[in-house]
Amino acid sequence: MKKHLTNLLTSERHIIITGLSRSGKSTLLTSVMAQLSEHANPAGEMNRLPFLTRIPANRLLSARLVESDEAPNFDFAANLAQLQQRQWPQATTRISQFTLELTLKRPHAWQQRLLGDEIHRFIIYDYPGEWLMDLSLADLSYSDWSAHVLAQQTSEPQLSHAQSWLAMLNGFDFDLPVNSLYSDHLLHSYQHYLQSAKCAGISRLQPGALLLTPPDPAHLLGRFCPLPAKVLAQPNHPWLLHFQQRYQDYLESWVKPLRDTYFRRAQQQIVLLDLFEGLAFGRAYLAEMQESLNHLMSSFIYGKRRWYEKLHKHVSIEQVIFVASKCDLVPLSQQPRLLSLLKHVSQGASQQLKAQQIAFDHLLLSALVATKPDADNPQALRYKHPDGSTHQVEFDPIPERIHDLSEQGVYPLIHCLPPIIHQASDFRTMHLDQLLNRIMGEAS
Ligand SMILES: Nc1nc2c(ncn2[C@@H]2O[C@H](COP(=O)(O)OP(=O)(O)OP(=O)(O)O)[C@@H](O)[C@H]2O)c(=O)[nH]1
Ligand SMILES: [Mg+2]
Repeated sequence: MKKHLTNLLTSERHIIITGLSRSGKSTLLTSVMAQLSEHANPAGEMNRLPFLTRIPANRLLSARLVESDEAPNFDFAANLAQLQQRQWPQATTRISQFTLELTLKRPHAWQQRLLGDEIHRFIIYDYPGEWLMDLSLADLSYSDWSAHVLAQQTSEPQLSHAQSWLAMLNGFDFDLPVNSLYSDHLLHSYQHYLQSAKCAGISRLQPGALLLTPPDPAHLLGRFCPLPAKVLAQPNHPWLLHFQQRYQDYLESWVKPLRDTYFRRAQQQIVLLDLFEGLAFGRAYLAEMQESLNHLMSSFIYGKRRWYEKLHKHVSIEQVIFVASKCDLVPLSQQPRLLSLLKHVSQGASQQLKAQQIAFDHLLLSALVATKPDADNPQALRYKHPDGSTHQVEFDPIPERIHDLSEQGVYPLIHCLPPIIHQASDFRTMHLDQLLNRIMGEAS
């Protein structure tokens, strides 16, 4: 009876972190777990989340990751061990479930006696960021996708990376029979383009599956590339039929099940954006990021549900938080400008949300602070380079809007070592308490 009552009184919610590869998902989840377990530790030396008003330390009894049957558990211990060796988490290669259970004492003794502990469960998935890009394929035909992708490659920032792939595609003899030898030839050239564009900070790269390596399940299935207009114009062309079939198989056996099983169950969404590649590579890259974000949002279902609709209506996202990750990579003096840039990059997406009356918010976050301010210069930072040397970097004002940035971008892409971490209490974050407050804000 008590168990049933506990289940009934447990609040459970799904949160989707929408973050492209390297946006900081795994570091964020590791940090959340480390910080909250420390927050719950009465013997903890220092409370690193002093503004976490929604989860008061004196009421938090425990924070733990619970097992689930749906996906392997998020490997917190492995990520923490990696950071303890001063290495960032490995790029994620499979889906895992992060089910965080927070147990709180009730605010009043009579409530505690009557209802027992207050339990909140948050279900979040960690996954390879490349998977995300392919969700929007589910709403496009192969021909529409193909035409769209090739049109993008006629302008920057894609064009300069696509030259040799486009030369190969235009010179390809489509009278050749469709077989794996010729098909792989096309795919390798396209894959090469995707890899080079990814290294240069371009976000919208499809199929993201081609950026992964075997045995990734998406990589084994998502083996298609765009075809030129002259082939698309012939509905029975063998090459068109071949890639159309692969595309359809990929959608049916991978993209749609993935979307429905994991991505469309959330009521809250954290859109995690790394603005630093765009700042380093220039205006066209940030504009491209803005466009990818608009497309990404179309893969999710938004809608505010009244309390009585929650029982029968399909789950939809009711709250979105746009988060610029790694904000320790700019000096504190520049953070208000970084926040303005985040608002500008997410402007199209937030307008879509406003039209649907969905609550949204913007936040800067560093899940693990890896830089130090420069005591003599508020516009500068210090950090440890992976080669062990200490670097100092000075910043010009961060542009508040995309078109204020120069064509080339002038901001350094900082590669730094994570800080020295012996135990969970060594994590230092920026604004993580604000993120958690916002997530908890809607708690029922
Ligand atoms: N300075 C700083 N760097 C960070 C922070 N979080 C992540 N990074 C950097 O960003 C990289 C990517 O972070 P991950 O957490 O692995 O990103 P991800 O979204 O899980 O990436 P995939 O697994 O490829 O999808 C790390 O290797 C770090 O270099 C942060 O809070 N501060
Ligand atoms: Mg990851």
